Amino acid sequence: MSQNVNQPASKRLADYRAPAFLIPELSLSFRLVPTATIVTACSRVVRNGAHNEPLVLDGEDLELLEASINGQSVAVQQQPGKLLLETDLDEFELTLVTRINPQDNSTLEGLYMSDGAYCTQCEAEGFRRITYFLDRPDVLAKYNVRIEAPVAFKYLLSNGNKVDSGELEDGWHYACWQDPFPKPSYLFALVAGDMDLLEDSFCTVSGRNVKLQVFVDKGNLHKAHHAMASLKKAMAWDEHRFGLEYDLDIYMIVAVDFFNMGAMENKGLNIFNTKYVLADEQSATDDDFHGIESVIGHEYFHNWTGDRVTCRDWFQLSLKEGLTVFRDQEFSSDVGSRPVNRIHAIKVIKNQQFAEDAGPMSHPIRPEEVIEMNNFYTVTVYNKGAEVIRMMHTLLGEEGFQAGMKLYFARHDGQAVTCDDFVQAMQDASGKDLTQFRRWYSQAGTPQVSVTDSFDTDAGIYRLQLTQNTPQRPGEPAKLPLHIPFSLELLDCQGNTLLNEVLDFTEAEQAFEFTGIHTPVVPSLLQDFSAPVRLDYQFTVEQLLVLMAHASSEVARWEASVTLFSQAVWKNVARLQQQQGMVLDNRIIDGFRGVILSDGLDHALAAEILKMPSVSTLMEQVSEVALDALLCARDYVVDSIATACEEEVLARYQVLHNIDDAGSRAFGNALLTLLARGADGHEALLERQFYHATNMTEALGALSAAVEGNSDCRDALLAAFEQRWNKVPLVMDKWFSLQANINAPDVLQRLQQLQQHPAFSMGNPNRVRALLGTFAAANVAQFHRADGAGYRFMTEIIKQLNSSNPQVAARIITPLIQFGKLDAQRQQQIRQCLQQLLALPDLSRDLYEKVTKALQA
Ligand code: 7MK
Ligand code: ZN
Repeated sequence: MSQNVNQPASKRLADYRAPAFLIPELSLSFRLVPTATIVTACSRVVRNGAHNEPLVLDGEDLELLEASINGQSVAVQQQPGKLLLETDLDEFELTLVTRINPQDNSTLEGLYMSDGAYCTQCEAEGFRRITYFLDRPDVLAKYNVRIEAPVAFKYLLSNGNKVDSGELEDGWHYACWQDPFPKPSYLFALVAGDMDLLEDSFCTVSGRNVKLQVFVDKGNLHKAHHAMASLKKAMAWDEHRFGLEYDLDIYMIVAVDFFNMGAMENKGLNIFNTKYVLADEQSATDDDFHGIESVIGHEYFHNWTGDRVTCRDWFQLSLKEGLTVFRDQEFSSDVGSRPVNRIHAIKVIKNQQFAEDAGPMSHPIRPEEVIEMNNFYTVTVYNKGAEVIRMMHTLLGEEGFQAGMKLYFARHDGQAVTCDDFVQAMQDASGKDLTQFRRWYSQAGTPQVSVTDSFDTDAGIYRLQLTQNTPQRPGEPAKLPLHIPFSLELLDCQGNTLLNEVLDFTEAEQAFEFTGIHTPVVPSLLQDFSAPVRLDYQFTVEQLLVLMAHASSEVARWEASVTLFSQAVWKNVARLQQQQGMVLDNRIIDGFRGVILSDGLDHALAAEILKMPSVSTLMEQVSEVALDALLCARDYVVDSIATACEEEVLARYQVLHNIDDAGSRAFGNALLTLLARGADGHEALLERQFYHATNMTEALGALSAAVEGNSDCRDALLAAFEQRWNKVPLVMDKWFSLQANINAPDVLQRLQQLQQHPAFSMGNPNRVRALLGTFAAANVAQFHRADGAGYRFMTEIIKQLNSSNPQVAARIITPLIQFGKLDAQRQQQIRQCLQQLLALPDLSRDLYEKVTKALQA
C-alpha cells in the first residue's frame, strides 16, 4: 500500500540505531511568562563515533529565537518536528533560545499551566515541546536548571537538589537545581506556583535523612497526609523487600488537577494527578485510599526501575512499566490483602487487556511498530507486562528473582537498556533457561489453554491433557508455544487437598499424569491466574461449588464463583435465543447464599464475589456476542439471586453495616446493591445509609446502589450529593461517573446537561474521563444502544478533544474501536463514526493510528 505524504509514519524497533550524538550535560534556564516563556538550553554535545552526519534535534511548537555553537551564531535548517545543524566539530557547546506558550498549551504535554501553576509532563516525547533536544531515552544528561518567575510563584522546583536561590529585580526571584544523576529528557520536571506544603522526613536503612515534601493546592493540606504516609511505607518496603534505598536528599511530590495520566516519576520531583494524592474520609472512598497508596508506591519504585536504570528506546517501555507495576502490586499485597489485590489485577487483565489483545490495537508487551508512542501506555505493556514479570517470579522463586534483580542493577545502573537485558540478568543469576520464555515479549494475543482430564480408578491415575494455541492475525508470523507456569491444585469431592504444584507447560500439547489418586478429582486450574491466558475446561456445577467453598487459594474461590455465574448467564443467553424462558439452578443460588451467610470468608473477598461479573467480563469470554440477550440474561441472574436470598442479605447487612473496616464496608455495600436490585428495592435502607454515612465509602455505596437499582430515591440522593460537594472537583467526578452509568434512554440528554454543569470542563481530563469516559467504557447498555446514538454522541466528543487534547481523545475512543464481537448492525454504525473521524482535516497522530487500525479490521 502506498503512503500518502500527509499520513503519519510509523517507527520500528528493528530500525533502532544508537544516537549520532550524545549530550552528557545540559543547562536549562527558564524565564516564566504565561504566553511567552523563554527557554535557554545550553548543551555539551559530543559526536558518538566516527561519522559526518548532521545533528538532528526534535522539537514541536517551538519558536526558535537564537542558535549558537561555541558562542558563534549558527545557521540551522528547520523541518517539521526537527532542527538540523551541520558541523565538523566532534564536541561543542550548543545554545538554543526558544519561546513557548504554556498558558495556551491544552495538550498538557511539555510545559503548561494547571490552575495558575506551571508544571511539566515530558514522558514520552513532551520534552521536545520545551526545547530542541535529542528527545530519546538513551541520551542521558546531567541537568542544571535555573528558574526565574514573579515572587507570586512561591515555589520554584526542579529535579535533584536546590543549589541556589534569591531575589531579582521587579518582584521576580529565581532558584537553581542540580541533579547529580544523568537522566533522559523524559524525566525532566519543573513546577512553579504557590501551594500548600506538607513536610516530613525518612531515615534510610543506611542512616541518611531524606526530606519529604508534598505540595497541594491551597486549602488541601489536610488531604495530603495519606499520601505522605503511603510514601514512607513505600520507601521502607523497597528497602526491606528489594534492598533498594533512596538516593537523593529530597523527594518531592506535587499534585495538579490538570493531568493526562495518573502520575509521573520525574527524578526527585514526582508530579501527580490530584486524584492520586488528595484524600480524607469525608471525600474519598476506601478504594481511593488504596489507589493512592498504590500509585505513590508505583512512582516511588520507578526511582530504581525506570530512573536509575531506564529504557534504551520506547519499544522497551515494559522494561520499566511491567516491572514497576509488578513491584507496586507486591507492595499493595504485602501491606494489604494479597488475594483481594490479586483479584483486582486479574480483573484488569481479563476485562481490559484481553479486549485490547482481541481488538485492532493488539500488540506484544514489547511493541514492534508505533505511530504515536502515547498510544502504547497500555494495559498490555503495563499489566500484561507485570504478569510476565510475575511468571518469572513464579518460575525462579523469590530468592532466584531477587538474585536476578541484584545482577540487573549491578550490570545496568546508570544505563538505558532493553527487556532482553532484564531477562538475561534473571537467567544468569538463577541458572533457569528462559529462552522459550522470551516469546512472551514478542508474541501478541491471548493464548487459549484447553484442558481435558480423565480418571483411571483402577490404576489410581489422574490425567490432564493441556493444549495451547495463540490466535494468529493477518500479517502476523505463526505463533509458537509459550512457556506457561500452570499452577494446579487437586481436591477430592469433600474439598480436601490432594496435591498442589506448578507445571511447566511448554509444548503445544502436553499430558501430565498424577499417580496415587484414588478418589474422583476436582481440579483448581491456573491457580491465582499463574499465566495471562484464557482457560477452557468444562467444569460441572458440583465441581465449582466444591472449589467455591474449599479451594485453598481464596483467589480460586472467587474464580469459581465467576465461572459459576458466567455459566448461568450463557445458558440463559442460549435459551433466550431459542425463545425459551430463563431459568436458574437452585444449586447456584445456594452457592451465593453460602457466601452471603459465611462466617469464615474474609469480608473483602465476600464483597468481590457478590459484585458478580460485569457485562464487560462476560463479553470477554466469547468471540461473538448477542448484546441484548446478554444484558437481559445477566440482569435476570443477578436479580434472581438478589430476590431468592433477600432475607439472608438483609439479615447480614443489618449486622454488618456498623463494623468499621474497609472489608466490611465493601461487603455491606455489595449487599445493599443486591437489596436495591431485589423485589422490594429497600428504598428506606438506601436513604438511611446515604444520609447517615460517616464517610464517603458508605455515602457513595448507597448512591451507587440507588443508581444500579434504578431506585425511586435516586435523583433525590444525587441532588443532595451535589449540594454538599459541588465545590470539590474530585468528589464531583464521582457524581459525574455515577450518572454516566445510569441505564435509561434519557442518559444522553443527561450527559449533555452535565457538560454544562459549572463543575464540568472539557479542558480537564479528570472531568472528561469521569463523565464521558465512564459512559463509553462502563454504560454498556446505553453506549451500545441499537439506534447508534451512543456511538454518535461519543464521536462528537472525540472530535472536540482531537484538537485540544489528542492524548485524552485517543484514550476514551477505546470502546469505539473494540467492536469485533458485536453484531453486524452495530459494527456498521461504529464504522460510519470512525469514517467521520478519519475525514477530520486536523486528525491527530494519536487518533489516526487507532482509527485506521480499527477500520482495517
Ligand atoms: C500509568 C507514565 C508514568 C499510564 C499508566 C502511568 C502513565 C500512563 C504512570 C504515565 C507512569 N511513567 O508512572 O507509568
Ligand atoms: Zn509507571
